[in-house]
Amino acid sequence: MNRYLSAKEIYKQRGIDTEVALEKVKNVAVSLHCWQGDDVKGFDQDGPLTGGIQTTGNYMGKARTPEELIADMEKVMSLCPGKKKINVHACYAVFEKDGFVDRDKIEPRHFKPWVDFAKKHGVGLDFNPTFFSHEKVKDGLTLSSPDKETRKFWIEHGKACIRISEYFAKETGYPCVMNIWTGDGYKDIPADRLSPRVRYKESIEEILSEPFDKNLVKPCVESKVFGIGVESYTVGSGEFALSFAATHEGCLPLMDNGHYHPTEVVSDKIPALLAFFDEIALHITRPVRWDSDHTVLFDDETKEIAKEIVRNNALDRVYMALDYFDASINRIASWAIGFRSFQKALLLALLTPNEELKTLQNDNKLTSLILAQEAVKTLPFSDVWEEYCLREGVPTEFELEKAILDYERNVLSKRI
Ligand code: RNT
Ligand code: ZN
Repeated sequence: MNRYLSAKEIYKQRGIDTEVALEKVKNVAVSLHCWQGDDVKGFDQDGPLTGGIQTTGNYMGKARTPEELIADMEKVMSLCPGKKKINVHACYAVFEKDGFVDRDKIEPRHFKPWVDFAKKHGVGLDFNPTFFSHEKVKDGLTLSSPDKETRKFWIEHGKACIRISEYFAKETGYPCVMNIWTGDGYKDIPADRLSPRVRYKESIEEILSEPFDKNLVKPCVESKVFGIGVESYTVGSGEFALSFAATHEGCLPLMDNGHYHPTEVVSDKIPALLAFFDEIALHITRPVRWDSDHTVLFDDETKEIAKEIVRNNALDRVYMALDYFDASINRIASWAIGFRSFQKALLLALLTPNEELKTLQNDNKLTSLILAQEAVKTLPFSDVWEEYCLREGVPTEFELEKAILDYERNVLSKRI
């Protein structure tokens, strides 16, 4: 018997309709980050990556131009099932010859290639102002800098990004999530923890004073516990970002699961925030001991994050985006493994008898609950996943390596 049909029968006995799960999972948009393809370098500057983040590794074949980066993303999209969005950082502006402008002056037209790319695939775009890797980051600070000129430059950048985000939404027909993250902070014990946060708050307020349609642009504030070189204090801490979003209409909190203390989990924070916010946003990554941005895997916390979104019927309330950068392995592989892992997590969550499990909890049948939760783990998920890949016309698990190595041989290895 066909393995999918057999799995379908087994799930049916558990009260789960695999067809419903397959129909749902393919329509959940997950944002694919452009910055995995070139180690967060961008096209607007030639300096090092700053802001307390770091790519490690020097695998061959990184994208050097907009054409190469878009070609690589296209390859990744062809390897992954499901609906995509494309996540662009402001440093990926594309300038015509001699057409360079600084970040406070960028305009929608500098992102037209990204719009063309999105339209070609019928997908939406998300956007991020880039508050790092730039000479105007003064003493490690941007929006919270004590220097007025510095703050002004970065506020203008943020406003320009709102205009670009609105342009993205209008062009693609999908709302654009615009995420504000800065690496502002101090390596060692600060003498004043409040003033930088007050300046940060006022700067973000100024950015958001730029007029925009709240249905089209979804501004977010992303928190962080610490970064490399900013170990003692980050201005945009968890409490800061959450309080800002809670007190500013139309602003969403964004949680990156690499940005908390190692025993804290974002899966538990999702339902806490859903109790208060209509919409929230996520950066999905894999911290290993710290915010190391390892390739996302089909691991326990990734599964748990997807479960919290699915079982709380929040697929349309949570904006999901990948955010990691691994330069130590084939970058296309890293990208595809991460996207596919989150697709697996979503499908698995949709194939879980969530209502039945909730009832066991409510009835305090906790022995039955733990037994059922363990039993669910050995249902024939892989057969449904393979079916999903086949229906979406993408490689199945054991076909993936060949597709990646072919691209490495034919395209990446020629980039020398
Ligand atoms: C950094 C944040 C931030 C960046 C991207 C490139 O720790 O997670 O989201 O990774 O903006
Ligand atoms: Zn992030």
